[in-house]
Amino acid sequence: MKPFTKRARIASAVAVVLGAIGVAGAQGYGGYGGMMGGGYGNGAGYGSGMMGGGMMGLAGADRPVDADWGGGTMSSVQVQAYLAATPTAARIDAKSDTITYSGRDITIDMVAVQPGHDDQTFEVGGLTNPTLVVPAGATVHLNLVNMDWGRNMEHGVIITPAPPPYPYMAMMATGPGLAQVMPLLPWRSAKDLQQAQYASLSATFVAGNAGTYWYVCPTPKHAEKGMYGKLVVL
Ligand SMILES: [Cu+2]
Repeated sequence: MKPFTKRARIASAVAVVLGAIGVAGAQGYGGYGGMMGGGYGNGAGYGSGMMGGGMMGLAGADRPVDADWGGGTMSSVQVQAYLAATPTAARIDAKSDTITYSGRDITIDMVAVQPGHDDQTFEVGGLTNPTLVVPAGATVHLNLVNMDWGRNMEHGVIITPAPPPYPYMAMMATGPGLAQVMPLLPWRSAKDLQQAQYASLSATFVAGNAGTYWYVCPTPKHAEKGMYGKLVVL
């Protein structure tokens, strides 16, 4: 499947250009506020400042995906195609649970809680919470589809240099200087996998500085339960 087809299904939320990952989070937040203020509500929540705004956004967002949530949606058929696509310009090492990307323009197709995998995990290329390795300076297009279902099963992505373990409120550990590249995506619209609509979103950031980072779900309890993985910028 050609990526273009897939991309067209995923709403492009915002271009977050981070000079250095983990430092310029405020830029990303501002972007969401502008793009999504009238939509799902997380944009406004996150936009108003680090902790207070973020938590308000989390607490107030308690509904499944609907047409006007502010991002894209995918059908079951579209999600299956998304899952079946092989990561491009990437070397997958299942043994070490690592995916190494090459090039200056990288696309990471990520899933939040893919059925058949452990609860509260991220999946990429069929691996669970894999270590993602990207070259320094690369532009990274991160796609996320939330396949989870149920109350509080909203998932997003923070990129942070703060290592695990994470507390109930992961953002307490990631603290200031975090970069939120993905707002919370609502859970799928129906328990039935075939009938459900799935929230999807795309964000772009620049892996500016070499180092070890972590991609972490900011929803309370999720990172504490293991919803995170390592991001290595080489
Ligand atoms: Cu989560």
